[in-house]
Amino acid sequence: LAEKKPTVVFVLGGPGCGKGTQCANIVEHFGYTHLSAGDLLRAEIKSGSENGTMIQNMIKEGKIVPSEVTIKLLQKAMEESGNDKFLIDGFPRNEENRAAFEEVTKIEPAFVLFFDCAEEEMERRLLSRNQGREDDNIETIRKRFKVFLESSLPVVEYYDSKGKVRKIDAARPIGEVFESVKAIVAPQNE
Ligand code: UP5
Ligand code: MG
Repeated sequence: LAEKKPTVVFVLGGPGCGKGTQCANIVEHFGYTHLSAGDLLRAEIKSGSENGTMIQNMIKEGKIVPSEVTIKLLQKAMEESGNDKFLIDGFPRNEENRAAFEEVTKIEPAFVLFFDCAEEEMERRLLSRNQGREDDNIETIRKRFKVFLESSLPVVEYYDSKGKVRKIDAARPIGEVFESVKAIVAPQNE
C-alpha cells in the first residue's frame, strides 16, 4: 500500500501578524496539528541541546536558523504527532528553507495562508505581548521586520506565482480574521 503524503499548509506573514493565534483557532475547528517553527526552536533552546546557544543567538538577532536544524525539528514533530494534516507556522522563511524542505520531504504545500498586516500594527502587538520572548524588544523587532521583507516575502511571492497563496487582511480584530480563514480552510477540509 502506498503511503499517503501528509497535507501541509504553510502559514506565513510578518512578525506579530497573528500566525500563532489563528493557527490555534484552525486546530480547534479543523483538526490540523499546529507546528510553529519558532516554538520548536525555542523548545530546542530550553532542552539544552547542543544547538541551543546558536539558535538563541540567531533568534536574538532576528536571523534565520539553518534549514537543516529547523527541518529536522519539523520532521520529528510530524512523525510524533500521528496526524496527517499540518499547519506549519513561520516556515519557510527564505528561499533556502523552502527549497530544502521540498527536497528533503518531497512535500509541497496544499496552499499558503498569508496574513497581511502593516508593520505599525505588528509592532504594537509585539510590544504589548508580554510573554517574555527575548526577541520582543524594539531593536530585535526592527531586525525581524527587515529579514521578513528581504528574505521571507520572496517565498510568499514564489508560492503566489504558483497560485497557492490565500492572502488575508490580518489587521482586523481576531474574530474577523478567523472568519476569512474559515472561508478558505473549510472548503479544503472536506
Ligand atoms: N494578536 C494576534 N492577532 C491579533 C489581532 N487580529 N488583533 C489584535 N491583536 C492580535 O500574535 C502576536 C500578538 O498579537 C499576541 O499578543 C496576540 O494576542 C496579538 P501571534 O499570534 O503570536 O503572532 P505571530 O504571527 O505568531 O507572531 P510571532 O512573533 O510568533 O511571529 P514571528 O514570525 O516573528 O516569530 P516566530 O516564532 O515564527 O520566529 C521567531 C524567530 O525564530 C525568527 O525571528 C527567527 O529568528 C527564528 N526562526 C527561524 O530561524 N526559522 C524558522 O523557521 C522559524 C523561526
Ligand atoms: Mg508565532
